[in-house]
Amino acid sequence: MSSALDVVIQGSKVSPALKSVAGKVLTGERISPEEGLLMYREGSVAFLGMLANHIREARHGNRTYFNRNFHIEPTNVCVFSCKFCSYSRLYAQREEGWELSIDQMVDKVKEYDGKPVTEVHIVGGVHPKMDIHFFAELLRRIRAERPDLHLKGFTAVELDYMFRKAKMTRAEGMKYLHEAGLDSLPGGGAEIFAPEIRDQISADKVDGAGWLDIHATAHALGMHSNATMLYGHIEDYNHRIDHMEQLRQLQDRTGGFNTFIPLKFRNHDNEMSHVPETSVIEDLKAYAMARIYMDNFPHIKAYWPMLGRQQAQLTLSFGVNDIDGTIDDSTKIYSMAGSEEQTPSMTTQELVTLIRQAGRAPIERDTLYKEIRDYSSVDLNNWTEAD
Ligand code: V47
Ligand code: SF4
Repeated sequence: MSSALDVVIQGSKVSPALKSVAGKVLTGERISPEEGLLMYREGSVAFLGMLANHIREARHGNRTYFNRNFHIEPTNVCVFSCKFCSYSRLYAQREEGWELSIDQMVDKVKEYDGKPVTEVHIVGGVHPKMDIHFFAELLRRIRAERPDLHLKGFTAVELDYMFRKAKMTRAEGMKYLHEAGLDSLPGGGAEIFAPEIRDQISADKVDGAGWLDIHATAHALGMHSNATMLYGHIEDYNHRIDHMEQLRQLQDRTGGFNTFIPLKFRNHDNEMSHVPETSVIEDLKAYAMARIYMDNFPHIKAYWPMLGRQQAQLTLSFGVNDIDGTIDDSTKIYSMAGSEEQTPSMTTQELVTLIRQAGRAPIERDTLYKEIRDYSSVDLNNWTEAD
């Protein structure tokens, strides 16, 4: 056990049970769901933060990852009706919606010609007319345009709908898209797996078992993926631990997840606007618990467009070692849900400065966490975005 921290823990005014679980965390021993729940219930933000930061620094030191990416959102029309979603428009209300053609999306990719972006993240609503062949064609066209870009796309929710509509098994559908150019999956659509919560907030889309199976299918093909958890609405700590436990078990089997991303529920302009948002203290506890519990996930990410820049900085002392990327797009999912970030786009300089201000070392990575550049001592005054 790390001695200085152990002295602090032994001297702190917490229960012997909490001290004992903290001791396990410090020696790198896995904690059980019951122990996770105890930590969530009894641990203060400072106590959990201290442990999470210890794990983060033992694994990554000061290194904090970001990438240069952009988003494409093919449509916000969605056949589903998640109550927390401020973004989707029903097919019948398309006047408020958008639907991009393949040419329009390829034009978007062309805007990045010659720019050193490494990833495009494709995510949107579930449109009844955009089927698996439409998206396979989109992937092939982007691949032909920019063979160097990593194509990360489609939540398990979008994939489940595409596969069912095409009457393909999950394995057939995934292979088809992988061969068309899909490299990895983002982590969206996971929400909370427990049926008693999922049925209340997003009853009509793929269930927790289906979400996990789709990610397992991708992992079996050698593809990587991320996982999210939508927290801070009607769930309780039990549901969060159950959610993280199911992800941890799948990761034990496949090793295919890169990053775990807790997503803070935002309550603007959706059917759950009456549910208050969590405090910054609860947010920091959620990140710290993610780092403590998800011992087999290499990275914990704070998605800055949703949290806001300053709170994203704060999470870097509570277990987080990744803050996504430049994003650079009209990404609407969070601005429509009430996030402070109405224009989710940061230059590389801004991201690097944000990480440096938090006392961390900014490292540009690719999607699979290969390090591209250490910006710790780059002189930003003599640097341009093309470097
Ligand atoms: O699944 C929707 C969430 C997710 C709201 O893998 C909301 O790198 C909060 O998963 N309040 C999609 N959250 C976004 C996503 C994502 C984003 C960035 C990076 C990655 C990655 C994944 O957004 C949805 C849902 O959980 N969401 N509405 C809301 N009102
Ligand atoms: Fe559709 Fe996704 Fe919004 Fe649910 S969260 S309504 S699946 S766009």
